[in-house]
Amino acid sequence: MSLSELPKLELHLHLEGAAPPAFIRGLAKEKSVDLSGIFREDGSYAYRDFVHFLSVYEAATSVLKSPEDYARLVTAVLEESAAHGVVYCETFVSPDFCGGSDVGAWREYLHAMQDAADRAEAQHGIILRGIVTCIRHFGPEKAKASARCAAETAGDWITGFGIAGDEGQGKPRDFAYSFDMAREAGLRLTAHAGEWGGPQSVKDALDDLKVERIGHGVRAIEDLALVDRLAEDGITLEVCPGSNVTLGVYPKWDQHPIQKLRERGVKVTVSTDDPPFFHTTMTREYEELERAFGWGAADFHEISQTALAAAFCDEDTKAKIA
Ligand code: ES4
Ligand code: ZN
Repeated sequence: MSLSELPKLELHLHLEGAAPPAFIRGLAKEKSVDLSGIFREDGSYAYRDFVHFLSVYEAATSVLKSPEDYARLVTAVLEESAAHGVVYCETFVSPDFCGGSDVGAWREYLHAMQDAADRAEAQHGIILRGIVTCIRHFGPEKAKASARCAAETAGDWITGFGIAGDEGQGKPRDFAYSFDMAREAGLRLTAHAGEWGGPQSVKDALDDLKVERIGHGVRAIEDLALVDRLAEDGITLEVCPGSNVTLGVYPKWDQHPIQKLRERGVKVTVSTDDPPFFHTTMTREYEELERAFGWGAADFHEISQTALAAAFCDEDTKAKIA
């Protein structure tokens, strides 16, 4: 079986960040919005560094206006994921981009996304779940509004709560109230940390937000006592190696710590983060892992089992996943 056909689970995918550039260009044209500044001549997204990436991301997202636009986005993203063998996917969705934190509007976006996900499941067999995410650089007040939306809609499809955005701004504890609200609503928790911040950012996410998964978390490797804590506590890392290499967190695939973390007993999974922005796909992640670390069928199987165990869905859903 080729690497593209191998069944895969993806736990860390930003929905708008997965939008194919041609899809965003098409919407911009329909709505007469000039987005030429965010594209290179070859049609890919243009950005200089992570903080600039976040602003290009927000500009691209600005053409996604209605619930119907989001339904079309889900359809486009799941078609692409299914073509790379993804059978189960968790995507970050944000009320900040979908109705501006108004619960009634949020529900409409959510229903449109769920309908599109149901259609994709019927057509391609791919299962999608949503993790409501607050955006760190939008601040704690917006995060509370997002947590309220998440708590109101917690259920079969919205199964988690998380935080993304600029790790350079604020501290995890500023968001503890929102995470407490989400936990009390029965949502599972994850937080971006240890991508731009060092080991302390991972400790803060664990101590202050009490998450069971960490988005990235790779810079924990700089503190072996923390690596041992992650292993002992069974914390799962949503590792996105291609994203890290493209953004310069590590200069080359061979220097990425995913294998070292795994060898020291940390539960690692593999995801793409924002695939067209980082010129990657799940197939490419697997190809590079094969090339850089000699991973083969047994390694990919183990990664999938780790992702299945850490997935934010119920046991009946897990039983359906190949
Ligand atoms: C992110 Cl706010 C946001 N969007 C997309 N990708 C991200 N990575 C970290 N924060
Ligand atoms: Zn991310």
